Order: sequence, then structure tokens, then C-alpha cells
Amino acid sequence: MPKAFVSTDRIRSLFTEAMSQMYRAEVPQYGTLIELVADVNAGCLENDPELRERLARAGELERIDVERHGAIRLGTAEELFTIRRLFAVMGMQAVGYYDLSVAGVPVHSTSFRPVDEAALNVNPFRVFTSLLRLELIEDEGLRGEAAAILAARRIYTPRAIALIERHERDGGLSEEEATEFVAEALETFRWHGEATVSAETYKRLHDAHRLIADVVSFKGPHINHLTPRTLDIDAVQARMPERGITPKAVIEGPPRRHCDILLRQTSFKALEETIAFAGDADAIQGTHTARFGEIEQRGVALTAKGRALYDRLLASVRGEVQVGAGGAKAGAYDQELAERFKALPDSWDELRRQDLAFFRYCATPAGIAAAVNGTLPKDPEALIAKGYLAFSPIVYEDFLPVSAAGIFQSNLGTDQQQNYATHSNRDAFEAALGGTVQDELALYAERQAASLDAAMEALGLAALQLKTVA
Ligand code: OOG
Ligand code: NI
Repeated sequence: MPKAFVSTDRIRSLFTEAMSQMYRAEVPQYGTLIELVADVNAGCLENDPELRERLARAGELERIDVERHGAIRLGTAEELFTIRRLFAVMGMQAVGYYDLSVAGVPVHSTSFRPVDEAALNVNPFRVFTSLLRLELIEDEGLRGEAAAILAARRIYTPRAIALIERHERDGGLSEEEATEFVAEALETFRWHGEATVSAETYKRLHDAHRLIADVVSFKGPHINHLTPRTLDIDAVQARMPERGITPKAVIEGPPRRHCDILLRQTSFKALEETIAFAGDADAIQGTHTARFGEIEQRGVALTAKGRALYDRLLASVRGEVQVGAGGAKAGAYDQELAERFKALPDSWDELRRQDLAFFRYCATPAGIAAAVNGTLPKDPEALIAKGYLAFSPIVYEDFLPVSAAGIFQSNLGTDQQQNYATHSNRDAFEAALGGTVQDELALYAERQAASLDAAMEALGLAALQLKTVA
């Protein structure tokens, strides 16, 4: 008899935990950040029983401490193809396409994440995964050299590949295999202080773009940050210096609001680390700056209409105030952001009525009781007004390209702004991936519609539809 398979959710949780342990050991400042975040989160829950209640209702209370993401940068199409298969073992699929070249970063990216609501509730861990666009290196000689260096490396262990194949062939892994798989997968993301290139090659790659040096010069795609979730990002940002951590100048994303939307994130500046170059002379030393820590605070997912408004407001702020390399004008930026975002309603009900955000509907006990008595109003808005139908925000599980570019840039040195005269190349990305990336908006819309169907079914009103969801 075959041994029972463990769930992909379980493997993802084992992996998340293992990554967290490894990164805390590699980057002690990340451990300090985690402690600060835990303090601030505990304080928030204590001071805000309503928040505590809302999180409990949404099944999120238990996941606060595990909610986090990480990021890696890959060098070749083959590496991306295999990472898709590796993440599939943990129930993570490619969602969203992000073109960062427009912001002067020579990569395009996706997020590997769980998709089902149940899986998200167990552990939403996601990995922002970038693929280097070598074609954006202008110097043909250097481009060829970088391609050859990347072609020669093997970032996956043979045993990891064997276990991926076993999962694909048989549909799962046993507990023992899962444990082994996580240990093997971890090897891909480990930091290596020894570069695979000489100091001279490193310098040429670095001069082309710091990110190119980071991707090409090492044995593998080291995890470059992990991100715990915070309930009060402003408090953590303000208190980082207390613990000897230097935050980036501004929080990316929307301003602080009563009703959180999308994603707010900030990071501490990447650390300068000693590395050894390959070469004839005995161990030439240098430094490399790539690894940092980040925090995130997520809010409701916006519809296409809400997102268009968000993008327009953000662009208008960024057109008005440009934050300088050393953080000049950060205060003015925050003020302008808060001011302009007043145009986006700050109540759950308005966000819902105006079809700006996605919500999860459910029939309330009062509604079910009224259905039994046959006293339900027929108008869906009236159902909500009477408390027969409740709604709660669907959390945004994805990333924001402008914010991601800000995180990249703050960790690459703001002097590195370059504009690539290019267009996004989603087709090439999907060809490399060996599959399509899913549309995040469609996923949220499906979840909203399914929750509404179930709620209406529970009220015996299956035929009715809310007009905003039509
Ligand atoms: C990824 C930066 C993007 C985020 O949270 O938006 C990112 C990187 O630096 O490789 O992680
Ligand atoms: Ni990040």
C-alpha cells in the first residue's frame, strides 16, 4: 500500500518555517525586525478589540505570525521553468505579471502563491520571483559572458529534482519525503559568501547594473528578503531606529487609512556583506549589497475600477513630489499621499457600493432565521441593511509594481535609475515559465461571486444577484 501523501499546505508551512529559521540565522537583523513586529502586533490586538474580532471572523487571527513573503531573482528560463515545478509541490502557482523594466530594473516577475481560500487561510506564503532580462544588457560581449556563466550553474540539488518528479508522477509526497524536500529546496535559496566570478568580472557586471551582478555572480538565487506581516506599519517604521534598524525613506503603496486597501510595505536598507571572489590570487575580498528585511500590511483587494483610481491617485502624487535619494521630501510625500487619497472612499460600505473593492459575503444567523419564517426582503441591499447578509473585505494577496520597484531601488541604491527603452514581454516570460500566469483580478472576482452564491443559497434566494457584482 502506498504511504499517505501530506497536503501541499503542510509542505508550504514546513518550507515557510525552514526559510524563516535559515534567514534569521543568515541575517540577524531580520530576527530583530520579527521581534519588533510581534511586539507591535500584540499591542494592536490588545488596543483594538474590533480589529481582533474582525480578524477572528475572517479566520486570520491564527495566521498573523505566519503571513509573510520572500523574493528571489533567477537568471535563466530553465531556472524559472523548474521553480514553477518546485513551488507546485507546495501548492503555489504563478499569479500576476510584473514588468519592472519600466522602472529601470532589468527583470520581469510573477508571484508564486496559493490560490484557494482554504489554502490561503492555512498559510498565504508567497514568493516574488523575478527573471533577469539579459537582453537588456547593452554590451554584447558582457551579455554573452553573463549568459555563459548562468548556463553553467545548477541551482537545484539532484534530490530536489527527483522529489519534484515524484510529486508530478504520483501526485504527492509522504511526510518523510516532504521533510526531505524542504531541506533540499532550502539549498537553492541559501546564501553563498563566495562569488563564482572574479573581482574583475563582478565589477563589469555591477557597472552594467547592480542587479545583474547579484543574479549572475553567485551559485544560486539566495533569498534576498523575507517579510512578516504587521498590523501597524507606521508604528514599526517609526520604531525601527529604536532597535538599530534603518528603514527606507517612505512606506510604499497607499496612505494610512481607516479601511486598509491593497498593500503597504517598507524595508530596512540592504546590508553590505563581505564576499570572496573566485580567482587565482588568494581569496580576494569584496562586498555585496543585496539582502534586507521588509514588512507588509495588507488590505482589501480592489476591483479593476478601484485599481484604476488607485493608480491614478498614486501617479499624481509621484508626479508632484519626488523623494530624494537621502529621503528628502519624505514628509511632503506622505502628506500629499494622504491628501490626494481622500478621493478614494474610506468606508467598507462605500467601497462595496461603488464597486471599488472585493468582498466576501455570508448569510447571517438572523438572515437564516428570517428565511425560515419567510420574511426576507427581496432586495439585496435591503438584506444587507437588515443585517441578513454580511460582507467582509477579501485580502489582497498580490504585489504592486510601483511599490516593488521602490523596494528594489531602495536596496540597489537610488542613484541607479535607468530607463530601459523597452516593452514588457509577458509572452517570453510565460514561454520560459512553461505555463501562463493567472489573472489576479479574475481570482478575486471568482471568490466574491462564489461567496455570494453560497450566501444566497443559504437564504433560499439563489436566483438573486447583487447589482454591483453582476
Ligand atoms: C523584489 C522586490 C519586490 C515586493 O515586496 O514588492 C518585492 C526583489 O528585490 O527581488 O519583494
Ligand atoms: Ni518584498
